[in-house]
Amino acid sequence: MMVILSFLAVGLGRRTSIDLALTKFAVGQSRASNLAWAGLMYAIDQIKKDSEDSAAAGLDTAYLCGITLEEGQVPEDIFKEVRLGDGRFDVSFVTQDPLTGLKKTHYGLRDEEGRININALSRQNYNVLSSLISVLGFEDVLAETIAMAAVDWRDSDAAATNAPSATEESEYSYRCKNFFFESPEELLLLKGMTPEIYSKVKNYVTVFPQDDSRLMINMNTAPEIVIRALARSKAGFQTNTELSDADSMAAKIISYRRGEDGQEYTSDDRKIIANELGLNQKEMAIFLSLSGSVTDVSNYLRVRAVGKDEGLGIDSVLEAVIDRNDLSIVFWQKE
Ligand SMILES: [Ca+2]
Repeated sequence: MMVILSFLAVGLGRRTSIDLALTKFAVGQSRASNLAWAGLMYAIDQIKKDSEDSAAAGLDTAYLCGITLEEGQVPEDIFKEVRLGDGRFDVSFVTQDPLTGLKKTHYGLRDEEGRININALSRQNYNVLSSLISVLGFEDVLAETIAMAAVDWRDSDAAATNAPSATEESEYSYRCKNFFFESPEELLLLKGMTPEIYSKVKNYVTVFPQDDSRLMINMNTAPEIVIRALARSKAGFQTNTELSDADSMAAKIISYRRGEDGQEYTSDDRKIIANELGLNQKEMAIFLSLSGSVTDVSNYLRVRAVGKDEGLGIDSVLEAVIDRNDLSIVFWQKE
């Protein structure tokens, strides 16, 4: 009897210690998660402050997106290691150098206007998306198929007159939605799209704003790949230019934006001034042809908040998109 009881006791003891560890972990997770939410609310407050300054709209750059700094402040002062109770949070994002693969953490926000809105694609401008897919290293024909399918997916047109053999009924794995993309993941349902292509495309596309407005890219904040895609969509006989003119125009814009130190996300970053870019005639022809598709107002701001429970070393990452006009959360997701 004693032997059986002691076995039971040992067994129960082990169960209890496992339960206790699990409970501790769950508490840590929930603390990290709450800290990430606190980080999001904190970022929304920064956006509110920024928007109260009427000049704020139009001042966004990659370095200062959706926020205003006090004299002598840097984004790290606002967003790095903010302490709250016995935890902390960051508002940050990670970039990767396409050439070296080197990753770098930056503190601050980004904007959706630096991405290509797949809800603003039409039969006239679908080649912005196909150019993006081509720039990312995939075949032109495939890129075109996907981009046309993206237009078909959203427009209410039943007949896909413009798409080569891509009819809405027979060739898609899924029936066309004929309504706005609510998530970029819907791209995975398109003809020609693969998980590999999607994994590269997803960081350069957005579904905001979700309305019939035109495609508008903020060239002060967009990454080079997005500017190249936009510029390449205008290269050709209409502007009497080549793809290489589009690529060199994008490179000059990025180089100008970086300022004297040659680095993005530093305090000397500049907003684009057309006649200071040093564009040649062909590059200028493309630049001017983009005037209907560019904006310098960023209304949708992307927040990535990282909550950290220090005791157990648990991180929780929350990504959200905030509409600057009413500060509503139009999208959020746990990483
Ligand atoms: Ca700089």
